[in-house]
Amino acid sequence: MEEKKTYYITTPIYYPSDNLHIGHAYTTVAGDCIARFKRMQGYDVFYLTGTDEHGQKIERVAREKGMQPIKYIDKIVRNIRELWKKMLITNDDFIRTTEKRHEEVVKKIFQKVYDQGDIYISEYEGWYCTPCETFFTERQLVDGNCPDCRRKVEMLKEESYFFNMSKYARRLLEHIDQNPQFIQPDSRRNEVVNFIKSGLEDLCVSRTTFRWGVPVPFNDKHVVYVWFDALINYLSAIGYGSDDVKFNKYWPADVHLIGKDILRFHAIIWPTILMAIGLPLPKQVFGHGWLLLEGGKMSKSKGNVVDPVVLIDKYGVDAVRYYLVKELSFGQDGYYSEEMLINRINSDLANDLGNLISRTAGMIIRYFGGVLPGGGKREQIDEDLIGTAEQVYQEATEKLEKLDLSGYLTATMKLVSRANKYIDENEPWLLARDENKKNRLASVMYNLAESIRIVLILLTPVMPTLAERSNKQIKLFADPNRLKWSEAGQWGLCKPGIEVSKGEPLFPRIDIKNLEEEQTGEEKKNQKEQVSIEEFARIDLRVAEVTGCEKMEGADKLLILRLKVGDEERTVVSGIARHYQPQELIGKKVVLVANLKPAKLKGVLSEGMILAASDGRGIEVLTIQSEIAPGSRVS
Ligand code: ME8
Repeated sequence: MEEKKTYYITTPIYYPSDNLHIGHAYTTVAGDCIARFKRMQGYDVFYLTGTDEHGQKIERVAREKGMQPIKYIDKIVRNIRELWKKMLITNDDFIRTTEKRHEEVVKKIFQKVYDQGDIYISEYEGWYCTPCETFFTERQLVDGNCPDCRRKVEMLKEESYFFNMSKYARRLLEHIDQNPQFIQPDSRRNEVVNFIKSGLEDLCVSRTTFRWGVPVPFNDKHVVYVWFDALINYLSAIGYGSDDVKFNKYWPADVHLIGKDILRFHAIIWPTILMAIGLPLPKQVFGHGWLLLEGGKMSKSKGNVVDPVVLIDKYGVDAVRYYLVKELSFGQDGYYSEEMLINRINSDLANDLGNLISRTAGMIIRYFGGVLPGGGKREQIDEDLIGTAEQVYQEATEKLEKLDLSGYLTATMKLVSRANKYIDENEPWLLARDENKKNRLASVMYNLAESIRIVLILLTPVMPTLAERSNKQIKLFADPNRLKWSEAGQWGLCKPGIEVSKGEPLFPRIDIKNLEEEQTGEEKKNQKEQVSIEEFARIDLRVAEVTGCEKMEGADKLLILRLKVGDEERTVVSGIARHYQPQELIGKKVVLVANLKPAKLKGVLSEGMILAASDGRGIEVLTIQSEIAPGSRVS
């Protein structure tokens, strides 16, 4: 049996210093899209992601929280794994640099490079940027600050090991010159070449001023520099030194997908380490642009990070993935705003794609009793549609091969527009009035279903649940989870007789007004008008004991609570089901707004409201810890 072609793709391993934002999610979704595409093409894909857990930055953050680094990281890593699950990321492994399988490889490689004389001990004196975990020389600083993030740098003077990187500079330049695919997009290559030409210095690869790292195997006063440690994940995860079969199967990597911020580490430091240990270089390092906010970069300190979990809960995973992939044009930066996200969903997904599917389904139900008819004689207009489908397939494939993801979506959406236009040109509603045109009407329906089948296959890498959801309306696929890419390149695979039924809209239109209201509501919340003490006293706040609690059926946000307030029993419906399990609340004493007008929520009468604090991400119900009796007043 012929062996399957392999494809090894990686994301950067993220710092678990905090929860990830949609910028990080971009890289992982883009990588997932490529991995899924390659699997659909029949490749044996290995898609790797993970976390970069050592270094001073992580140690400091954990210390600030008063926690052991590993305790702190474990929690964040759990959230990261959850996030990838939620975003339907199909990574084949998740490597953590604190795992033994990784640390052993780092030690082995450090020792090997040392033994062959490419690592030597000396003294380091220079500037260090902790957030970037990078050393700089005096001349590299910009106004005395880090040239990358512009934050303050620290002067370090310590005994250190150095990696003889300069020795490999010429070979690296030759490699870049002879392999134009090595650094992509093209525009990024010059930046790297100029940097190398301006003179590579040897790299400081150990530190002695903190302990949170892999100890240097022959001198445990030192820990290995976090980038030297981190880059090696691409080898350790596929069994370097422990599983030769697996390692030889996947190495060299086909692509390291990264953000442009870490290009130099991947296009200079990493290849020179690989040269030193005698391994072939990855075939490609692809540096994509940044996802920016109107005010610039997303950062925790600016307080402007966007949490992907919130967006997925609001708009669905397919739509968020589509938006991210579409937004960053090939190698360029892109902008994020919730308004742009909504506009994109409404125009591309609700209007164009969703409508195409629901209109077609509606007509097959109306004109053919919900059974897809067969196609008939082709007219010029049909040839035209088929021609577009073929072209779109070619173009989408080429763009994906080049990792031009937004280009791939633009190409694919051309077929959606063409098919919508095909409906208008053929005016099926007029054909339906004339019994003699029944065959033509049948052809039109068949051609539409075929176009949809092709579009759905092409969109599966980016919107993995789409084919399955759309199958509920037009059952185009026997198994929507096993689609083959090449089937989008063939016209006529769809079998007449397929069942069609009315379904939920795939992408409901989002009312932008809701967002505006939410935002002005948010502003109002921050600057509420003042109230007098008398006005405040009109609100009757009481301690209430939770005596029972259950999830409301058919409403994933709501819990039904039974409360004891003095001698009285109350039922309250509360929108906290995503944050609390019912049993967590039973027995707790909470604060009830007792004189709130009762209101029916999903058919259940809610007699009041319980107080909870929220920062937009988490929610905490206010509780009373002491013996104060249920029914007592809160003021
Ligand atoms: O650099 N837009 O980890 P990191 C697009 N641990 N992509 C963004 C982004 C944005 N606004 N913000 C982050 C590290 N990214 C190292 C990597 S690899 C051996 C070690 C993406 O948590 C982008 O791909 O700072 C960037 O390179 C990556 O997240 C860095 O994540």
